[in-house]
Amino acid sequence: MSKKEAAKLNQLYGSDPIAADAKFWGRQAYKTSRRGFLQNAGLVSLSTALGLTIPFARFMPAGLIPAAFAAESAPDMIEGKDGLIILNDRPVNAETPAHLLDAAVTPNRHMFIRNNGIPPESVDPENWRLEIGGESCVTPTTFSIRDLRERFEEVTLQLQLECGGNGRSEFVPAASGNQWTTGAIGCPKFTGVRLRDVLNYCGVARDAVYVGYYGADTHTSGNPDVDPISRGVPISKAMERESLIAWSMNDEEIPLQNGFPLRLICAGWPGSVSGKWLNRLVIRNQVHDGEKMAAPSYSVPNKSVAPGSRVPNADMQIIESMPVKSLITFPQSGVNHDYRQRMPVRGHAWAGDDQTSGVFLSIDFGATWIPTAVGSASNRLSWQNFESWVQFPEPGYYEIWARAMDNMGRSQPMVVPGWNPRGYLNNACHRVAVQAT
Ligand SMILES: Nc1nc2c(c(=O)[nH]1)N[C@H]1C(S)=C(S)[C@@H](COP(=O)(O)O)O[C@H]1N2
Ligand SMILES: [Mo]
Repeated sequence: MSKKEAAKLNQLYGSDPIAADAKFWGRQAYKTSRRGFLQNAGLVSLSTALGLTIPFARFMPAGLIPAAFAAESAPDMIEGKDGLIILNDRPVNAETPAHLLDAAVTPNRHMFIRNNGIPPESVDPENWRLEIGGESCVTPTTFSIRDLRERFEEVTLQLQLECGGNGRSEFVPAASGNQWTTGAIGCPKFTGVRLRDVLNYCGVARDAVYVGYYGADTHTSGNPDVDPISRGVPISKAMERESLIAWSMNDEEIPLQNGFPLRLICAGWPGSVSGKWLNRLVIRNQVHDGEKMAAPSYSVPNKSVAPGSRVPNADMQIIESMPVKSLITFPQSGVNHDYRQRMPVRGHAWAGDDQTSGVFLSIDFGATWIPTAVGSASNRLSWQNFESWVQFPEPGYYEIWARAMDNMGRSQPMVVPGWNPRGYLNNACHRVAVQAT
């Protein structure tokens, strides 16, 4: 199935699951299926399409395209990257297929790219300057990267970065923006200095409430007076020990597309607060008012709304900590497997500013769940790895579902949560298909 077809079907499934089943499985299915469960005839056509029986068919919900039929795209060529899928080429936005995120620490070549504008062309790290100012900065100061290295303690931390719009492609009706599936997430190791050390050095006035960033990228319109993006975080987040000004990613230079030579990392919040090509920080006495700070950007309705509603900006609130989520990175969706062998299952789980307390796996469409331990994070705001296995009872088509819970008892929803106009914060369970023979 092409990406377009899959997207169309996804929309139809969201608005009218019975009609979608009819279209997908044929007329027979339409007659015999009821909302909630696929019945015999639909299963026959599904089995025929897959060439496999579906041992847990009785638990299979309607309104979900089997993971086996998710659109697959061919990887694209991007310098310094490997296997990423381009969603947009101007500005460049590219996501990482789940199975390429299997490593505990995301390698530079597999880190996704989310650009709002055009990256700077020729960057000379020797002459790069970072200006710290703003109305609540006591002593505005300009630093070279060498100054930062010499004056402040060097810190290395593994930090998760997830775009607020990751998972947007599943919202119905469709939300405009990059149609991320699951791959706008990564968790590399960053080296730099603590943001708070630099801010304190310059003096944070008592009335400071926010820190805003500016980067050296330019607006796609070419207009030099408009910033592509200029966001930031409240002082409390900026002052956390994990908020960094980083010059290195996995002990190498930060890749150009990921912010070379200097970037901000405030992990656990939408990736958009972590400014790339960082050249200016402003300590503000009000909420920063840079580009894409105001609703509807990176904002969600402050109470749930009907899908497709128009929501006034005044009824939106800015996204802070991201919700609990997990990703299955092994097996790759669609693989064949000898059903007599246990199947290893691996992945990661993360929960914004919080920790995950466990991951649950299901091979029967969510009817039963197997608790799985998650490892401890290498440091706060790093994802946690899980590794377990499942045993299929007989040959057939299965889906492995993963559902993480955070340490506050909040769990991932099994289906796409709270529709919102810009399609943020989809933390529905990840599903991968396995053909056990
Ligand atoms: N200067 C600048 N910083 C930026 C962006 C940008 O377009 N320009 N994109 C933001 C968004 S929306 C995200 S999700 C992350 C993505 O980081 P990455 O491209 O390194 O994965 O960077 C953030 N920082
Ligand atoms: Mo983002």
